[in-house]
Amino acid sequence: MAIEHSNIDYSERIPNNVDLSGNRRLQRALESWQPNYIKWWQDLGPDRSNGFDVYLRTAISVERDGWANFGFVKMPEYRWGIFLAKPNLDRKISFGDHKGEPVWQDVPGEYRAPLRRLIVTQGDTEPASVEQQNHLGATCPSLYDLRNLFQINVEEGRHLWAMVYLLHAYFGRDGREEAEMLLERHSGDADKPRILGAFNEPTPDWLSYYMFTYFTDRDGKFQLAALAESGFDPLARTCQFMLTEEAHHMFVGETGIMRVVQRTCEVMKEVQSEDPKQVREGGAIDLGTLQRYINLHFTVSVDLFGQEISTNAATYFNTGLKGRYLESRLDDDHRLTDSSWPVHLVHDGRIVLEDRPAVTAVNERLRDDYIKDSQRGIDRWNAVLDSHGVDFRFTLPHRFFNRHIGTSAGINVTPQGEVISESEWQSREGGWLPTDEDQAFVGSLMNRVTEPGKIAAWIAPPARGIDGKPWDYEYVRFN
Ligand code: BYC
Repeated sequence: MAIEHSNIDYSERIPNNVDLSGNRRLQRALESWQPNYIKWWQDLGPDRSNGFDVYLRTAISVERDGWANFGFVKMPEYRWGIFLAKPNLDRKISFGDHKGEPVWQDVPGEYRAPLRRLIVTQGDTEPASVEQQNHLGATCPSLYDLRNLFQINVEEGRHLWAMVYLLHAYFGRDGREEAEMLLERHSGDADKPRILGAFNEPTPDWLSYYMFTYFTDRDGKFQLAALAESGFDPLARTCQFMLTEEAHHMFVGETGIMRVVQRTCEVMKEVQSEDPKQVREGGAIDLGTLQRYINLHFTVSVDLFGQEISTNAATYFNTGLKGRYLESRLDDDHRLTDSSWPVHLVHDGRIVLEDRPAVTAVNERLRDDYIKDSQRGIDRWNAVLDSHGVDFRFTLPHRFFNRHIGTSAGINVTPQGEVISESEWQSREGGWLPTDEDQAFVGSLMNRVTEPGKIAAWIAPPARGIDGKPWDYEYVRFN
């Protein structure tokens, strides 16, 4: 096993804490992938951001005090590297058929294909999100928001590095080919799309971006947490460190939407009306439109958990490759041989909850955890409405609403969970999902604001800035 440190060696071409220089072959392979990555970043990363000095955090160690080290970094000279959480030498596999055995430092031959598939699927989402967001700098509502966008983009780039390291280090030639493919598939590309649905959807405006970072990055939190339980220790440790960075992405989404709601409430007071037309004329996004965006982004993200009943998921669990959320804290046998889990299914046109063997329902269980966690932001946004004396309340739609993956993919379900006909869906869809007109209106608000202390009219400033700096600090210097 390589010598590993918590401190990251920045004197190397690829900063790392995995003693890369001790494995020349691997180092050379990754160094030959690096220029392709930089080219991809130049072509499909944040538009026209070259030369900007951006106040970014860069990890200098994986210790608690080392991973959020702030300073001005010239884009695109960010030092992307390979950082794994510190090893726990006594760690045992905590679930599935191998429960209690020491974790693997190498890939077990018989699990090579499913493990590679998981790593590739995870890796594919990271550059996809950068591609989806690459044009947003042109319409940033403030310098603070522009900085957060770039922070998230560089960290998604680093998360790609994390998966590419695993592919190169543990999967030989196949792994190197998969690493190339991660730069060849592109979000929304008709011939070579990204693997998962949500990562081929456009992120056309900043409201969609906040929704994406709230709802879709939260899928990242749950999937990474499940992979952080893996019996394949390098994957577990990579994901543990990725999770520390992920929290900020969801914070950007949650507070971003909160600031939009805040501004909408202020404008409703100014125009003395909750009428969407008047709110829009006042320059804010009406609450109905916000709810329709919530509905869309929640459902696209809920699809990312896969089928309710999944043999793939059962295999990942039984083989010890992917666990459940906070697996080691769950109070059961961690093998799921005789247990069941309640699963939503459709029978005779009605939605029912039925027990199914728990091992086949681990995707659904992770989705349950995700939905519970998603509700917390809804409650916070509702608290903003409440504090302004507004009666409207945001809700999460039913988990079967607008689904394209799983049991309800072929049927029409209202946000309240009622199964309806195709013609009824057609006539009511516009009340539930963003219409072309909603999107055109939101698009019309998007104007670039880059003067320190200034902010677009449709969103309130944040309560505080980054790293103890005031919110109106000059986070991006254009030179
Ligand atoms: N779109 O048995 P099933 C993040 C496919 S986000 C298209 O249910 P399984 C991030 C599925 O691949 C986290 N296809 O599948 C966020 C399978 O295809 P194959 C990403 C889909 O394998 C923001 C087939 O349907 N990480 O990090 O149990 C910014 C059968 O389905 C979809 C992961 O996802 C879909 N929505 O579950 C940046 C973790 N859903 O294999 C980053 C790794 C399912 O038969 N991935 N399919 O050809 C996994 O654990 C699993 O692949 C899934 C699917 C949970 C996604």
